[in-house]
Amino acid sequence: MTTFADITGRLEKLAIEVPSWAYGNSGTRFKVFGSPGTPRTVKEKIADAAAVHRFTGLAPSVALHIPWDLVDDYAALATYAGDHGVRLGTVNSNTFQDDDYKLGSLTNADPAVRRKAVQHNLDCIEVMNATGSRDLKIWLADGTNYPGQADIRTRQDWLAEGLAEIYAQLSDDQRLVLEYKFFEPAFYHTDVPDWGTSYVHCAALGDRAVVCLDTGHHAPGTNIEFIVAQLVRLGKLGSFDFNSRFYADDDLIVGAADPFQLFRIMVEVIRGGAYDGPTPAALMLDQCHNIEKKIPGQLRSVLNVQEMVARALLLDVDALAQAQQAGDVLAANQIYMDAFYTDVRRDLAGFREERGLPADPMAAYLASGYQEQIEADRVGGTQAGWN
Ligand code: PSV
Ligand code: MN
Ligand code: MN
Repeated sequence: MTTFADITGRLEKLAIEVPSWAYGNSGTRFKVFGSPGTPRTVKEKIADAAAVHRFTGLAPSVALHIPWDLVDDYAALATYAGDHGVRLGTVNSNTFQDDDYKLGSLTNADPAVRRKAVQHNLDCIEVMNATGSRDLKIWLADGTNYPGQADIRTRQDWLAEGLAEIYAQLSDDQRLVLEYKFFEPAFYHTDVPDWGTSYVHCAALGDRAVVCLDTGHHAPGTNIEFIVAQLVRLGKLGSFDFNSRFYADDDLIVGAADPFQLFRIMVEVIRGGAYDGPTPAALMLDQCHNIEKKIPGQLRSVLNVQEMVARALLLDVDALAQAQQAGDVLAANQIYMDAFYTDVRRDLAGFREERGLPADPMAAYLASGYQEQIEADRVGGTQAGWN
């Protein structure tokens, strides 16, 4: 049997990247609600992300989104982040907000628009070079709304060409991470709709092209842990965008809709060596907090991930393998469920205290005065952009 004491060394390795856009105001197409204390600058977003790390020890890096996080000097921004105890992580390119991209970006029939989209990604690589970031994450809103609207096959060729040009500009220690999404904003077809399409492009590009799995980007009922197992097996699971969804791409707090799914996903990540093996998958959040306060929303999110990672690490893999080998269906399932049902909350509180962190980071944050301070100091926050 595996006990909590057995897993603390592995639990210490947990690092979750938070998105800069989680700290800005966001909403739906119906309404973006403003919230007091919302960051007005990129630096303020980073300061808030640093607060999440300070209270949890779980979030040492912040992802940027370009051009939402436009600054003149990215090296200086990296220094600022370092001074606040975090570093700049994944750079997310954005080719979905200009009018030019109405009919697609890397897959647009107009070569000038495709060039512009490639160039934007090359500019993002320049940002990465200045920040020391490893990953360029590409999510495309490209797709069509009507059968016959575009040549869906040729668009794959244009996509491959554009990605190859971007990939060629990466340094040896940088990666291209290609995210898929089964629909939205396009409703008939999407150019990178599923893990298979992302995998096909990444495989053609080379070793440093890997798939990003956003947990919100699947049809209801999809067995996401199977996709995880397959991508890890193929050495192509580059990163996660964690969030929860009930219907569409809601970007709700990870672990809120289905903690058991998060547990199952983490079991496969750990099983495949993508948690603390030689090539771990990057664990990122991709969330917005439309109605709840941003920093507590992020605190809850990273703590939810920590809780499910702990439970997944507790899985008695030897006993499970024996039961599986013996074909003992119910014993195998019970071993699996025992890990999931283990209440680790007290152990985690002790684990934090032993490391100089608050036992209850949510309560400690609320008592800290940080929220009141930013609400008093900041007036007129920026909009994060939708996601
Ligand atoms: C849109 O669905 C999206 O949420 C993608 O998941 C990206 O990762 C994110 O926006 C930021 O571009
Ligand atoms: Mn995402
Ligand atoms: Mn999304």
